[in-house]
Amino acid sequence: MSPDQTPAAGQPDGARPRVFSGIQPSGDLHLGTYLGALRQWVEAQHERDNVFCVVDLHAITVPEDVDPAGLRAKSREVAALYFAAGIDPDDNVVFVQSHVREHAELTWLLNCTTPLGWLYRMTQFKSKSEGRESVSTGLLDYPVLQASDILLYDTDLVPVGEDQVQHIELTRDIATRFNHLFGETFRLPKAVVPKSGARVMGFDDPETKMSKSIARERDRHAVHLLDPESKIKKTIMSAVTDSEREVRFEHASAGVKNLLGILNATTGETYEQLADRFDGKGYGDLKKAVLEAVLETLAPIQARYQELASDPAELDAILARGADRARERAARTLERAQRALGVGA
Ligand code: ATP
Ligand code: LTN
Repeated sequence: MSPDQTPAAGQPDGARPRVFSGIQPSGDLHLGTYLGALRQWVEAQHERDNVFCVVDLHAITVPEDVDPAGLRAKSREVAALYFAAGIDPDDNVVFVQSHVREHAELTWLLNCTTPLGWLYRMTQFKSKSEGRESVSTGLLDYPVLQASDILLYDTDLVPVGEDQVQHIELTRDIATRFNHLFGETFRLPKAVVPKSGARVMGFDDPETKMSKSIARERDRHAVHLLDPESKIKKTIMSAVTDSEREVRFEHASAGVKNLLGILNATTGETYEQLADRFDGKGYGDLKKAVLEAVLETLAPIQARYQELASDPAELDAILARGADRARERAARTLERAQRALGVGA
């Protein structure tokens, strides 16, 4: 069934598509988070009706890694980075997930209609549980909470990096099954992945997706949005390439492809233009160009972040307003789901 056949799809013609997306406050945001997610939120913000969330409940699924005092500060930092990257707080709903109880409440309802086998198949669960002696129920249930996030806002589009597409497809399956069992309740969302920067790889290991959790252990893995210039320089100039001397475009190694992909995503230059620019040049030149493009991308974000960080009361006020607006919309959808199941006051 297509999204606009559900009864929840009551959007008048010409209304802006509804968007939901989120980032976990589980570490420092990096270039991958920016190019894969944040930047596409900013670029399309005025054409869409957006809800952007700091998904702190998703950041507690590995209890060994939770630092309670630090988590609250991290949630604020991530929200400030949304605004520093260019999200307009007047035109978008921005809030912290745990401030709107409806997310946890809908998760329970969806837990009861989601087959366990669907969750065991998720590649993120497989990779995050690998090698651990024991994992929390929350780690397995993580995608059901994510489905609740999305479905609560009658979302049409979910702008994410490539690694999240499987979770958005699962969200559609969860919604379809609920609608089938208890009547049309949820609108079906679609993932939107950017044309460039959808999968930025680690600088120290270009076979692996740049990730917050890996970056916690490996200093040269990622460029973080708030890193100082000297650290960014060290990371990019020591990026893994291959043993050739000149930039190879035919059969380029994973490391070179990653650097070219970052240049393409940050400067907008096509691969043909890049081939001309680096014809006969060495990897040092390629890395310098990446460094320059990344510094140029991050400088305005870092400057705006410093301004926002100097007024935490204002940031808290914006997030409280965001939570109020989100709650109003989420409560309506939750009630619809409760009614369908025969629960709720
Ligand atoms: P963790 O490493 O802790 O699992 P993560 O970095 O994979 O975290 P989030 O920070 O919550 O996960 O991801 C936020 C958004 O950024 C998602 O839309 C995700 O797809 C996108 N994203 C994360 N890493 C990358 C990457 N390396 N390349 C492109 N997009 C990414
Ligand atoms: N699982 C996502 C974060 C996330 C999310 C969402 C993304 C939680 N809820 C809803 C889009 C929509 C991740 O990137 N690790």
